Amino acid sequence: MNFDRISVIGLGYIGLPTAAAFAARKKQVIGVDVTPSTVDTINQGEIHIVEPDLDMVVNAAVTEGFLKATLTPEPADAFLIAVPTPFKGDNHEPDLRYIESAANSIAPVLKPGNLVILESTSPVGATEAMAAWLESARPDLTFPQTHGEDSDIRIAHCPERVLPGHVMRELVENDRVIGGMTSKCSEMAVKLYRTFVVGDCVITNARTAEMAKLTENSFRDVNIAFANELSIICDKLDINVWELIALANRHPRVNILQPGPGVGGHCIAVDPWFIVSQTPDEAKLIATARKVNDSKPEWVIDKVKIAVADYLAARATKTAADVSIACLGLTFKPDIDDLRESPALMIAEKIANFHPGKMLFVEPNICELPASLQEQGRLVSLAEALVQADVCVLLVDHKPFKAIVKGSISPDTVIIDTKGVL
Ligand code: SAJ
Repeated sequence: MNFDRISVIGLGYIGLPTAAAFAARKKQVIGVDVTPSTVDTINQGEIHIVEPDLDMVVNAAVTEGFLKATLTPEPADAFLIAVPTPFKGDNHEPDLRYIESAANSIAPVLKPGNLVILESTSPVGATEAMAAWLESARPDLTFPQTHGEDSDIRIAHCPERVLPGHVMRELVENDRVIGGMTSKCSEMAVKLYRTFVVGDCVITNARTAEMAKLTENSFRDVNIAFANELSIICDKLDINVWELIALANRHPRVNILQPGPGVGGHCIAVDPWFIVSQTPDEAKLIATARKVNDSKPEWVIDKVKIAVADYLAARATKTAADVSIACLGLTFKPDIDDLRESPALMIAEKIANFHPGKMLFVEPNICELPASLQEQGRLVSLAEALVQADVCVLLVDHKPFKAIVKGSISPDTVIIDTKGVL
């Protein structure tokens, strides 16, 4: 089977780069998205998300006729589903409704010999659920869950594992976990990814592939929770946690991650809950790590309240309204413009809500404050914040913050450095 026409369902942070990577290898790619403005933007050779080098590749692919976007699926040789898997309800249960609707949207155009791959980060069993939805929509076709190696349609789970900000390189270089529902499904999926992947394509079954992705992000979450807990312990014991971790990491079998204001983004703070919601009695450590990381922003906010109180205690004539607070960094991690699920943004919003004095926000990667902060203060340069602020809360380790020269900050300025930069 040759994959001459490939369809990618969901043109977001994963789907669009993946579609572009196939198109750059001169495959005919049909990208499908439910949002008309996304489809229009891509068909004009432009992109609706920020990811280094993606604009160039999409523009070339559209201009040369290898990539087009549509609202409705068309027949293809392979279909990759890269739609969101958010939570539903209060118990962080994964919501598979977008996968279900993607499956129902491609079902009418499926034909024998097609390969369907689920790329969305999914709870264990989601690929089997997708296969069942496809089967009930197309009873005229056979599927691996009932016909094994002889099925008309092949199905696999191949989770995306790329790091935002490095997607175009990691898509090509990272090893790929290929979880076919049968061996033939896996073989076909490997052949498809070999179009652009130079990393290893490692074969397993669909359930293990689903769990592998959740495990990778849970490993990181648990390790960051350990670092965050250490930072709180060290604060109490008057020990520099950054020095401590650097020392411990000199041990050949120790590799502790870095503490911070909390864990943000759409993956590491989300995926561990998929394990917890399926196995709540067993996943005790993973659940605790989530709680430790989710409670870190409140700990930072308490530190700010204490700092303001101490500052005022030493200045009898001043009130809280006279104190200027600067928040350095608003994004969920360094050197990107992504504010979604950002602990830094959440901390800045909460400080602005209780603090009666001036608020200054420094975020070198955005041009305009988000709506939640627009009435609360000003977006200012780093230099202005360092001169004006009485209390500086460093929330993200952006490159320009790492370059702050010691001595350029007045000794009277109170510093709360959640990333160990200053
Ligand atoms: N963070 C820390 N301390 C650290 C490292 C990170 O507090 O030592 C924080 C960051 O500031 C950020 C959050 O964790 O708020 C997550 O950042 P990240 O860079 O670790 O990860 P993501 O969410 O951008 O991307 C992750 C990656 N997974 C792993 O590294 C195991 C990526 O490879 C996945 O493809 C992505 O999740 C995803 O889509 O699941």
